[in-house]
Amino acid sequence: MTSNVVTQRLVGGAIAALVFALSSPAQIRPPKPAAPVPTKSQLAWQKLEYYAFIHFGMNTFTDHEWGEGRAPADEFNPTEFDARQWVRVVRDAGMSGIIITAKHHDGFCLWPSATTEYSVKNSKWRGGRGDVIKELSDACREYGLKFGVYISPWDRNHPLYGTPKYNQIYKQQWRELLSNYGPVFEAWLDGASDNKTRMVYDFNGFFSTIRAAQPNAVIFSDAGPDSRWVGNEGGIAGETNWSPRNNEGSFPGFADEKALNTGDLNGTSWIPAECDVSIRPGWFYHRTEDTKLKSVNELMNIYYGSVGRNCNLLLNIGVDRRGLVNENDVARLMEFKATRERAFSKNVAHGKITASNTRGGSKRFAAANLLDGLFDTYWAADDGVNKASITLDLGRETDFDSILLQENISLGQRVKKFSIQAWKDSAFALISDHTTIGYKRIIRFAPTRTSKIRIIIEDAKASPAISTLQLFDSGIWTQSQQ
Ligand code: FUL
Repeated sequence: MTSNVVTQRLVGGAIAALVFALSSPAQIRPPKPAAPVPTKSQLAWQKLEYYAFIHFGMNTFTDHEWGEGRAPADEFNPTEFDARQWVRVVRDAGMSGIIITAKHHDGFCLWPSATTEYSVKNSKWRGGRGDVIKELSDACREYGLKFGVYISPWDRNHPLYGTPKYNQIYKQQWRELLSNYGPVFEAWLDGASDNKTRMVYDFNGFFSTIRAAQPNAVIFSDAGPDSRWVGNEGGIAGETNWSPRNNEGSFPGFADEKALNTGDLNGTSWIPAECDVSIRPGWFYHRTEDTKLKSVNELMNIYYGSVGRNCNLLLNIGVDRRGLVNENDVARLMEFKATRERAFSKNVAHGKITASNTRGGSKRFAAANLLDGLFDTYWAADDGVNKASITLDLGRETDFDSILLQENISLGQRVKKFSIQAWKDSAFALISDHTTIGYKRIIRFAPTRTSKIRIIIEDAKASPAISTLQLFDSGIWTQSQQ
């Protein structure tokens, strides 16, 4: 072969490679993340969506919400304690895990802590040899549920509370819980106090203690660092809800409730919100509240207001004095689950889907990805294209009353403003307009019959990257109007 032929072949090969590179979908780069973005643990946590809070402790036996830490330890005495029953109920209710009040404000520990005498070890229960945390964490593992713990910083029993030494006690309590009971998915720090005792908390020390013991646990408090309080105990996030948050100067117990409810458009830290709310008026079990459980309708409104607004839902159950999830709560949880299943059982989003712009014209980022039921595949627009529309031609008149959208948040939360339109009398007409999407957004509207639906992304922080579009005929709109 002459050197000329070799050169020609090399050039030819290079051109072919270039043409291939330009036309091959694999070569079109994904959008750059728009900071901040979730950590691996935060992303896994977000996918848990709905899990249980369990309030159980001395208050269960004294009928209090905020015990003062004076009730004798032996008043804690559940007669039929069965952590596996709790876990079965939670699992059957469609929840993904449990966070237990290992220590509430009264200071009573549900595990035999070395830091205090005020615990199960001095109770009558199991002759002082019981350990609620052990039985519950074992049961969660057995049934494949996530296990999390709440320890109140405020401690109305511990003699050192109010002194700097208490910070060491509190850290030790976290070390005990995070070292002896297997993986913990969430560490929950409460912000309440009576403002009477001046206690200077070492919050940064608490967070680093938790991080060192369980690096994958998501740390929750009013101020993060990994997940934030939503600013109310009603379970409802803002219609606008950013996971990014400007967190400087915030710490547990000093909450800007309005800002927590909506997050910050230009927030520099990824701190998604969690909605904590109780199925009953109180957090702990009170027999007088057996008839006061939230209705399924109220729970559905909470679901749409939390999971449907880019939040995780932490629904509380107060385990009763027997040490069981009460029959009233079991029944309501199952009704709630059945209603959710009905609402989301039939996704009618099928047909021909197109976008006004597709990243690099590539199949890898095509609008069809919105319909494939997978979070990791997504439709994306070209860089700099922050306004775009997606049109779904359903092929025939179709009934629905709600839409579910998901952004691919591993690239950051991007959409600032969007609207939903339906084809009506040979033109698109507005159904409703909104602001953020985030990990999951579910919007209800009046029952609609149409053959085409269009989502217009009107503004975004960076070119949109959207994973999911589903449509449901839930029947919930009508129900919530009754
Ligand atoms: C609050 C506490 O004071 C309540 O008793 C309850 O534990 C709730 C989840 O957090 O701050």
